[in-house]
Amino acid sequence: MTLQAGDLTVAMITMNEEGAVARVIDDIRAVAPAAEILIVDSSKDRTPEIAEEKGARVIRQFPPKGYGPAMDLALRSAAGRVVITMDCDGTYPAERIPELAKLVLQDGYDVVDASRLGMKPDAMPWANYLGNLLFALLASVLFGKHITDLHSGMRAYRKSMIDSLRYEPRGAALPVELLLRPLRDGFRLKVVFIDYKDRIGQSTMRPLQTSWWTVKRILRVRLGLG
Ligand SMILES: Nc1nc2c(ncn2[C@@H]2O[C@H](COP(=O)(O)OP(=O)(O)OP(=O)(O)O)[C@@H](O)[C@H]2O)c(=O)[nH]1
Ligand SMILES: [Mg+2]
Repeated sequence: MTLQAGDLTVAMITMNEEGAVARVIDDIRAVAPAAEILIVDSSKDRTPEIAEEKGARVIRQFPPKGYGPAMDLALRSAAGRVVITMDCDGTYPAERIPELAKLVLQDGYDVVDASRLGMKPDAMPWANYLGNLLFALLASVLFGKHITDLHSGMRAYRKSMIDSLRYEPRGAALPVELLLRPLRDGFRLKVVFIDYKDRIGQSTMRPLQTSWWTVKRILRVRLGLG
């Protein structure tokens, strides 16, 4: 299957990723030349200039509002029939993009979760790995489906599904809700396993806040609150 214009948006949010952004965009272009590359940027460094030079569509969100509001704006602004999200830090395999897009466009899935947790990735610290396992176990029990990675930044979403989904963009761990709501509401979920590489640049993830919001989001969705 060849991806045509309008089929796919690769959406990323960026805060000070000038060391990674050029390479990530090149990697995406190499496998999906017709895709819209959309970046919601909250950087102080040259990330947005570099992204524009590389032909990405850049929406500025400054001062930064956090991961959730940036991702929400990116998802809402995407033009493609499928939206694939990735971190813009070199951790996720761009070469898997066509396969993820095809699972939605051809095979009828609404969400594809690119799970990092087939085995422990070398690039993930033990504390994060064990936390991820525990939360995935809790969600698997509560939602009756084997889930391995609630926090993956690499997903494919059917755009029409995202447009119909209500979620809380504020607070940490938004990817948890973007996975569990479709699952609860009967949309079709596919899990594929991916390799996860070392990050270029500094992480901004705050483990305690992320853990607290993860539990809150799991329970909120399960109990039908909000
Ligand atoms: N636009 C925007 N992007 C952000 C913001 N916070 C984080 N990001 C970007 O979101 C992506 C994921 O960031 P985080 O969830 O903080 O995770 P991380 O720093 O990559 O940490 P790990 O992946 O867990 O190592 C990265 O590409 C960041 O640059 C923000 O407030 N605004
Ligand atoms: Mg990352």
